[in-house]
Amino acid sequence: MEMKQKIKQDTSVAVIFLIYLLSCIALTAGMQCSGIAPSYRFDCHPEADVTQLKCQQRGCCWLSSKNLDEGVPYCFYPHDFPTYEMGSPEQTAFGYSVVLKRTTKSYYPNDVMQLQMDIYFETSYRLHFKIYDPRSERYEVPIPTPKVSKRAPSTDYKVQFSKSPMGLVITRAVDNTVIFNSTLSPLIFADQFLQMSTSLVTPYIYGLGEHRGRFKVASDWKTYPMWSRDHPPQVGDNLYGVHPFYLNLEGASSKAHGVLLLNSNAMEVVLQPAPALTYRTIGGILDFYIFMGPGSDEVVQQYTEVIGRPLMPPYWGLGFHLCRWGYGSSNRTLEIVKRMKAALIPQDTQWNDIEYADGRKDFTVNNSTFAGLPDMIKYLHASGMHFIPILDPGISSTQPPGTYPPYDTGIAQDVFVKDSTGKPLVGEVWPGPTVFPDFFNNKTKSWWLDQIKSFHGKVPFDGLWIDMNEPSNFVDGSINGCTKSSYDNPPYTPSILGGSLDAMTVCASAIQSIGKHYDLHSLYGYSEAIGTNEALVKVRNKRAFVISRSTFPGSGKHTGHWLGDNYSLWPDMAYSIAGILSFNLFGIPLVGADICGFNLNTTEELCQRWMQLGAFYPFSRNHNTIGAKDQDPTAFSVDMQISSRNALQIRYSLLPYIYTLFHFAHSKGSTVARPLFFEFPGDPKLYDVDRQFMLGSSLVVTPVLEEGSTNVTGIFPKGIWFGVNHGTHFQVNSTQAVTLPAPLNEINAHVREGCIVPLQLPYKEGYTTTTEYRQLGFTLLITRSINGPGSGHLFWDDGDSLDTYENGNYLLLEFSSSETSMNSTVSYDGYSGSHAVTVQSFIIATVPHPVSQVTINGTSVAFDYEPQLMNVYVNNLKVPMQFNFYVKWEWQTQD
Ligand code: MIG
Repeated sequence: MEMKQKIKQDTSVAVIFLIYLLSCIALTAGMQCSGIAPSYRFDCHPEADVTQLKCQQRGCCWLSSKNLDEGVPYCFYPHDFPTYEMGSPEQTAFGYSVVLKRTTKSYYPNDVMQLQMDIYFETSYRLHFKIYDPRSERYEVPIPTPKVSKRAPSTDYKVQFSKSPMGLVITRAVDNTVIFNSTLSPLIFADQFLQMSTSLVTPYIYGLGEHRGRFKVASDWKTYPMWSRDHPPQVGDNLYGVHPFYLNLEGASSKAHGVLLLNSNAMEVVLQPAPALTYRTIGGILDFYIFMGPGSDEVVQQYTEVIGRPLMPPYWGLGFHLCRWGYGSSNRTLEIVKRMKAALIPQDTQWNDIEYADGRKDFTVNNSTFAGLPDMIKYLHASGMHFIPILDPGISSTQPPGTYPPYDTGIAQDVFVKDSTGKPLVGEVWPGPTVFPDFFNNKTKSWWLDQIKSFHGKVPFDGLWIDMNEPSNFVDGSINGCTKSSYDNPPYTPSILGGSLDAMTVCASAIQSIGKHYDLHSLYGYSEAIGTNEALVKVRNKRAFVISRSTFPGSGKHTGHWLGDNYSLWPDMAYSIAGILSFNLFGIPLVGADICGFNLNTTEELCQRWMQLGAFYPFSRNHNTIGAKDQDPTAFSVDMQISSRNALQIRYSLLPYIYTLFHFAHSKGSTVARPLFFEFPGDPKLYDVDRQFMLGSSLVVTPVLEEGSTNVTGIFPKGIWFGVNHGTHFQVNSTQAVTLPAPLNEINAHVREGCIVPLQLPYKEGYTTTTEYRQLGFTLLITRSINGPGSGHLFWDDGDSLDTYENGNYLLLEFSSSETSMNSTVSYDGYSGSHAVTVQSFIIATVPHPVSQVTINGTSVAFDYEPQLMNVYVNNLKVPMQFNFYVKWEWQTQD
């Protein structure tokens, strides 16, 4: 029996070899290769030095022509290019298992000749499949994911096994839409080259980060490399974080699904107009998750269920943050804080960059320029404000022994990343030669905690800003270079910036406690964020506020993110919206760009517009590079200051709403900032919109993104839109472009009809922090619902204690409305007992007729009807929110 099989195998090898030879001949005759439309040509020779000869040596088709669109590969796979053969799928407790075998080698070294594909029907809406080497363990991404061992009883998807062409076809059960189809190109699974393609339902695809670009990912032969990298954002480059996740719209059905390739090796994703995409990664396994939605926000909820739900930020963390590199001293920093306060511009947090440290060494303070740091922090804390310093991972390795405990203790405790010889790898960052903590090592975590704790004793910070954690290195690899091994010189290098794995980072051959840097590189920032978050919690016993530059799937559970070193240029401001929307897809809703731009000098007009837009970023921080001019609002004209104050006052009044969005991000994985098509699915006019965005389901922000404009055109779906600036509204009957006035001192933000938005209003003169704002009563803004019931929520707690949701120390209200009434229902109350939570005012917006009576819980209350605006105002109330209540308004119709 065994013998027979052996013979069979050998003959098939021979047959395939013969086919190979024949196809080479056929190729020259151009037979096998015609009939493959350009958009369906899958690149057989992604290396730059392709020639006809090299192409045909791979057994691929060569068709070069100047008439082809840019990007169409000249060298592509014939339909029958040899790949794995699929065995018979076997049913398992969790789904299926199937063996994939190849008999010929691919053109990359070390093919895994036999693979296993396990398919897990994990839930009705989540399919998981894994292609791996059953005979020898390979690296798998060490982020915690749910372990499921039982097959879901019924599923939204169907799985088909295609033997020829070989692959997996996953469809949506209700309408047979093909969600995933890997039969379009041959699977390659070599030790350091794994390639798989899939079709897309439509070219409307989003995600695949971290990249600079439009929100909708360009699908016309664009390559998206992924390998965490310190570089100012440029279109086409791999950047700080890695997120191999996409959301794909399914077109007319209004449905959406998501796909994660859980792989952290250097990779690239190529999009082509079929539409289809190809993954090429140089290690690990092929570990896919498919999320069936069908709503876009549901896709993100399902995705974060796997990778981890976003952290709940402290309330103060949603206030305005001010930072710059180059204050020069703590005195100057404090001067600016006071200047901001004097100008009554809301600010919750002041930051300091690496200049606070002595010689830019972590856990030290420059005793001359920043001698006043502890006093400054005292001032901030006494004003209800907070302080955040930067921390870089690189630890100075050249201080005299006994003078710099972070290094000495780190060496003693063996916490650093090692080079291939087993010695701590030395690179160079801000303090000069440095070593890099291995945050996957538990010893490192406790050493990091010790450093943070002892530093906190001197500098009582409230959050941490973790920069340079790609990890960034000013010398490629290490001060001694890297090895000649296949880790530092893989057979294939994805099209990453610098063309080499060690470009501006540590050697891929470096050794970490749980594996090779080759595998773990793009998880460096992820691992640092975990250690930093845990240390902050232990030291402060309050919610952690961490902002990390490098991120990976799952980072959102531990940290927020800023979009890195943008420029003070108008296009950079516009691109920030796409960046923020993408990170909301990635489960990191706490995200913002450097307001007014980091590199270069900003201009007053750009900064004014950017302060307005930034007032609506989930994470709102103005930050600037060393040497550039001051760009906090108080550095500009009074007009600019007033408009920044106004925009931030709108933010601060909206914070109960935004905070509630973060609660839903934390508790169920919803997005905070989201594109319009999330809320209005199936409308092609919205698929491309990334010059506007929504916060939650209620608010659309339409910023001015062009110099010299005093109006702005936005796209608005059908409905009534209430402007938060003036209380005016407009109505559109179908999705259309609307041009709105946008004087230099205003930003357009509109609340959709049928919303109940909790606000902290009216303003109190002199209040500039969330600490103060939290003492205000609530105002409920009710935008009249004209198409079915309206809704809203309030999540409220003390804003800073750990795990209030998990421990039940919160209040959650559910609001609903009809055209003439509004109800508040207490969903849960574990908070109000010790805190008064009351509604002070109602704004009932866009009521078309004069109102004759307003009642609360059946009792008439005084009100104003403003006929021009069509708004009803009810003030000076004290409606306790821990009890259900209802509001009714009546109008006389004119007939
Ligand atoms: O190599 O700490 O992205 O925000 O101001 C530059 C100095 C290092 C890069 C960060 C930027 C920060 C800067 N850092």
